[in-house]
Amino acid sequence: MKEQSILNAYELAKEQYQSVDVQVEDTLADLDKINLSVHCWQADDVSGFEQDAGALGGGLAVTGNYPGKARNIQEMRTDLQKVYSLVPGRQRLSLHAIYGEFGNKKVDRDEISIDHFQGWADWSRQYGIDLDFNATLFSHARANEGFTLSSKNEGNRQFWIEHVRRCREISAWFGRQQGNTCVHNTWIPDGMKDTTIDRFGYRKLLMESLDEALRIKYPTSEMKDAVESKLFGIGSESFVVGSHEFYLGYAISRGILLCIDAGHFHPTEVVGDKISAVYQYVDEVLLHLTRGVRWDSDHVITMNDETVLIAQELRRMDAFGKTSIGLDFFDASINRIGAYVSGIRSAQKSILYALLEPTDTLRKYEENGQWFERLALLEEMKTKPFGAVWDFYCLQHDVPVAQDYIAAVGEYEKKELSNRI
Ligand code: RNT
Ligand code: ZN
Repeated sequence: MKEQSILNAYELAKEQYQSVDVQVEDTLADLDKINLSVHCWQADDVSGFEQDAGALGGGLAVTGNYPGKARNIQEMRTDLQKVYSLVPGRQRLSLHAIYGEFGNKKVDRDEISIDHFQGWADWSRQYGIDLDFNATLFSHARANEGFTLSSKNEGNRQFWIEHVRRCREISAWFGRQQGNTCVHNTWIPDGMKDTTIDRFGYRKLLMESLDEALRIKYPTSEMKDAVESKLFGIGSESFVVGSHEFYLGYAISRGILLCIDAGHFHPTEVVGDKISAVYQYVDEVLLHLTRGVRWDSDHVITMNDETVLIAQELRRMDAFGKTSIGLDFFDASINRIGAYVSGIRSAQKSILYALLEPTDTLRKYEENGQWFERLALLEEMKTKPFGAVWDFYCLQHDVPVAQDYIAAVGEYEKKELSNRI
């Protein structure tokens, strides 16, 4: 697209938004301050770099075998840098514990330490990409029976407690190095395929294990804990220990973050509606933006009603400042870099769309009982020249405008990904 056309369209768009009292320039400055925590695991189908890495476990599934998957840390870093260069703004990186630099040694999960993440800390400093972290409690022999922190096998339970302890230590270290908080998220696959008798017992064990793993307190300027619930997984259809109620109670009572994954609820539940409910009780939330499709909770994000509503709710509650926005999707059936870029840009578009809302006017209509006016203005906003603002934002940030990133991904595939066979 010609630069002049983008600029012309933007000037006209500004006027249109101005007519409903929305200041586009302020909005774009606000968008700059929202940093997404990009998950590292779309680059390699959640494989990780452990020496004896086995099959993906924990009921997670990545389908497809598109060529070009990152096979080592160097390739992953090259891919991630490409991804960051194709999206506007400054984003973070969310690492999983299995992505350490373990060399040729077998380093078990209860042995990992900051040494294995020095390379990531250096990379993070070099490129100005701040880090978040995740314990990995799946894809491991000690998780094969379906239980980790809630295991009735005391050896396994202690093993996983030690793992989470170490991951929190690494997180705090990242936070100190980068000078801002590293969010550490814990998700466990624990559950059962069929009718479970001792639901109470498993949940009590999970509570006790978390308390042990979280015993050491770190300054919030270094790290914060989040816990992530799920409705079901493959192999845990009947019972999931870490359910929404469990973690909601845990996060409130322990003063930690609740992680809400957009794909972890019944399909008719609206995640955008939950945020204002949980914010009555928890101080901070971590989101996992994703797109649920039937049984899968991890399709590439699109600018759909669900993602837009989540963004609108954050805007309406003025909660962007206290909400960490992580992404969590994995698709191996398409170009993985393309999946990243398209998903990240759709999350950003949803946020921009929400920021361009004349919220004060809508709220006034609502309070005055002018519900027709509320409905009509919401509908009108859908056909305002939102795309012209987005295109300008990309131009301003020197990244491909509109569909131009499709060709950029294609070039990278030819130049880099196609050599990986
Ligand atoms: C699994 C959870 C979890 C994982 C990542 C890999 O259902 O969503 O967040 O996707 O930790
Ligand atoms: Zn998730």
